[in-house]
Amino acid sequence: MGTVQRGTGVSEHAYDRDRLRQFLSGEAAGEGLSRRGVLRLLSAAAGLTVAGPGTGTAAAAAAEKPGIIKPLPAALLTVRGTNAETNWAALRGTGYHTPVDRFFVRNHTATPVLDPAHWRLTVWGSGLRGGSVEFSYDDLRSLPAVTSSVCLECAGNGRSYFATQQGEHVTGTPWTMGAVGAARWRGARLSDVLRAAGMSRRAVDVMPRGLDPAFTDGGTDYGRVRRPMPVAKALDDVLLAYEMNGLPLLPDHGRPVRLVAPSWVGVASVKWVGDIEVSDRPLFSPWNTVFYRLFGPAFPRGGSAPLARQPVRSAFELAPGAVLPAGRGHRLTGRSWSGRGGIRRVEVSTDGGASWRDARLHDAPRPAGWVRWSTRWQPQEPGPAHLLARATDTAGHTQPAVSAFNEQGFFFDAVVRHPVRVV
Ligand SMILES: Nc1nc2c(c(=O)[nH]1)N[C@H]1C(S)=C(S)[C@@H](COP(=O)(O)O)O[C@H]1N2
Ligand SMILES: [Mo]
Repeated sequence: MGTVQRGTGVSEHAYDRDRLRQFLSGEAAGEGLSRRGVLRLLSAAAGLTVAGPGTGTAAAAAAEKPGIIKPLPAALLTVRGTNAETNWAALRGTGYHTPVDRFFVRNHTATPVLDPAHWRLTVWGSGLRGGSVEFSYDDLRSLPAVTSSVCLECAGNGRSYFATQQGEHVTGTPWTMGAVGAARWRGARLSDVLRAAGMSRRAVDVMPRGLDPAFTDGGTDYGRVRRPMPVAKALDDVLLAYEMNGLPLLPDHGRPVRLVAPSWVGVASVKWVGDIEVSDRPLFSPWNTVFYRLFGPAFPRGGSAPLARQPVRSAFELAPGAVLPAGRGHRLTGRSWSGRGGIRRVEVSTDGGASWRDARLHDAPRPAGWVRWSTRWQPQEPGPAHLLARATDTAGHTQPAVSAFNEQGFFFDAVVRHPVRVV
């Protein structure tokens, strides 16, 4: 499917495509996971009946009591298993950055409570010139600080629309479009930390790992959340963030320190980071082999390349089924974003997709950021209606009418049909 592959950074993509081949042929290492283990997991993931992450009994038990610490008022957030998604209606009028009280939480298990004074980051592995190096919270804060506005989004955002719009069964957390947020992140550059740790020229991969409990699902223990990235990405724009919107990170968002990997699938932004392996050989984890790849008839056997850059998406700042009086002018607002460039155009349809007009954009296109937009609508006829928004990014990617089916329901990038009722 073209929408997933095209426009993706060539070096990152070729890199990732090579990784699975190398791993399966024994050339690459998978910390905590045997080659046979990955093959078994891959065949399970490619099967039709396997439960995806978030669908097991652990998730069902957690549904009653997610391991999230911040309050979860129903007006702002909708709880889904161990996770909570932002209600889009709660973003209207909030400004560019998502307030932390309504920022989505995606937890594989539960939020750990970590004391910054006792926290240490260990950087280790064959890609260092010397032995492992430890950083305290103060060490990190004494490095040059960078502030950056970046959208963070789950690769599975919009997953429920595979079922509701396309009639397709997929596994995983049934998000609507609220597993995304923009924040002002402040922290040290990962590149500065890697350099201070003595990264060698031979290093190829970097794998941060969280301090939250190991993730188990369907009877399989996948270990702690960890996901490798190529050195090229790690040295480019990745932050080790300790502040979000001007305040220390909340526990749910990674306190004391998390990664922020701009434009990439949210899982690359490892929270509660405790160690980073730097390797002179390619690295693997379940999060770039079994999960976060596309499995299905449209993809190679064994799955697509690991997902890296996010696709183009849009949402209205409106509740599903919102009621709008006829014969009156309404200001429709929303946001659009892409991992492959800024947003340069947003078209809106208020007649179910028959006709389109350009929305007014309120932000300049910026990589890894979103744009707010608005348009006016004066509905005449009472009755049900669908509102559609279709964005195009600066790299030329436009949201399609249909997303490519994949079993774990990643990358739903099709135009969403937002139901409203005109009265
Ligand atoms: N350690 C750890 N890091 C993690 C996760 C996790 O469960 N554990 N979830 C990942 C996923 S899938 C996403 S989408 C983002 C969500 O970040 P947020 O909860 O701050 O919104 O964190 C990522 N980092
Ligand atoms: Mo995610």
